[in-house]
Amino acid sequence: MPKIKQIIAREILDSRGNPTIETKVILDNEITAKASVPSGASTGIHEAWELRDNDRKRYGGKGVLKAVDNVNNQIAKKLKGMDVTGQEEIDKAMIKLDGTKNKKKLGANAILSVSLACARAGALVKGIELYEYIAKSYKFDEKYKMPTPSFNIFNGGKHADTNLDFQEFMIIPHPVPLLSKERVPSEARRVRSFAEQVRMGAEIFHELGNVLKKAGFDTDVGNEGGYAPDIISSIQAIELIMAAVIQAGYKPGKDIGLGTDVGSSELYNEKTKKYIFRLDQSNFTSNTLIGLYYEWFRKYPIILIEDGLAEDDWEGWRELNKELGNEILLIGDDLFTTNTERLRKGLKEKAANAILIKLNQVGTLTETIECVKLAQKHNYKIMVSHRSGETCDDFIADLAVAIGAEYIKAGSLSRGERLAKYNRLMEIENLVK
Ligand code: 2PG
Ligand code: MG
Repeated sequence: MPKIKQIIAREILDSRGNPTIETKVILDNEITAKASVPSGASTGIHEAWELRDNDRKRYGGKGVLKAVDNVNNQIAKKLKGMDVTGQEEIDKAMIKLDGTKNKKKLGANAILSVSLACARAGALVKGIELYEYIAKSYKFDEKYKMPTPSFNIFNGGKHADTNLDFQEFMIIPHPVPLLSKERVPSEARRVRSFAEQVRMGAEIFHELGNVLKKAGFDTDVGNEGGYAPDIISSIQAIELIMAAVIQAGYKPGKDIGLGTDVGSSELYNEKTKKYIFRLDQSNFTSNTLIGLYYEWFRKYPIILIEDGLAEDDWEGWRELNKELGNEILLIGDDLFTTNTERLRKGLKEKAANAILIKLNQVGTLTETIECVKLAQKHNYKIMVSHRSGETCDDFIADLAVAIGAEYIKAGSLSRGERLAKYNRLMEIENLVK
């Protein structure tokens, strides 16, 4: 098997114009492969360490030259001569070399860029697609199915310069998951192709632009390509989306479900134990916030809520899951941070029924897969996710198909770094047909 000959990293810019890392792996048979890593804005405190230079003279301290250097020297030296198709060994070697619990020494960004570039090189060596390579390497079922996309068409929170506290409002075609029969008529259960779902999303996205323009709102987009106008209340975002869905010729609840990533860790006041929604001029306890979600669930075709409660509000999560866990997806993002230890706690606490999977929250492909497998073993639904700061790297598209994820969220239907993922998924759909 071809061996790793050289590893070269460099500093590039992500979709927000901030530095990130791109790594190229060169094999002794001259095969090369590259990968770059994304970066979050609403990062959970339990995430693996993103190493930045903190040199105020460069990129406001956000440079990643140390991470680059760690790849080019320490990691490259360690991995040189290793079989590139031994992904688990490669990841384990880097974990060991780092030696810290959260990859603080070498940087999860440095380690992940190598991990993903090696996986790509491995697929090239075997002459198969990346999703096949991941599925084979980690023994997933090779009956590939496409994930359902969740399009973030309304950006708020830390992802946009708007007054909306909710971080994301998403539209989800083909709303099938946990919903009771009354909420999803049987005709909605017909399987739509991924490409069809992308088309629906794009049509609604454009229609939302028309709805906003007509109502005198701004139509510039936020970090993830969704609209980001200042509005009057959180509910107004839902109403505007509903209007766009209908105007695009679709039936809310039948053709399209709604979802939100509340990003509530950012809204939580640790001292007062209150969630503060400035736009709505409201403070909530966990319980009253759960009450609000329940009210919305009765009123609107909401099928998923991500990070409805803060990352360490375990009691709140347990209540929320009791209240709504049989009806909709309750997705833990900051809560779990793609971390098996956190997920184990969540399982014990019966805190949620779904998990967001982000490679850079944990820092290697192998640990990501371990978390996915644990979640799947306990019948959690999986949503693979991008970050708010992205590159055009489309690794997560292949990952979602390889692991049989039910969902993927990669942003809205605008901005190249978001569409790179959806476009790759449409390509994969043709390959797996
Ligand atoms: C999230 C992500 C992606 P960020 O919270 O789910 O939408 O945002 O990358 O800023 O953490
Ligand atoms: Mg989130």
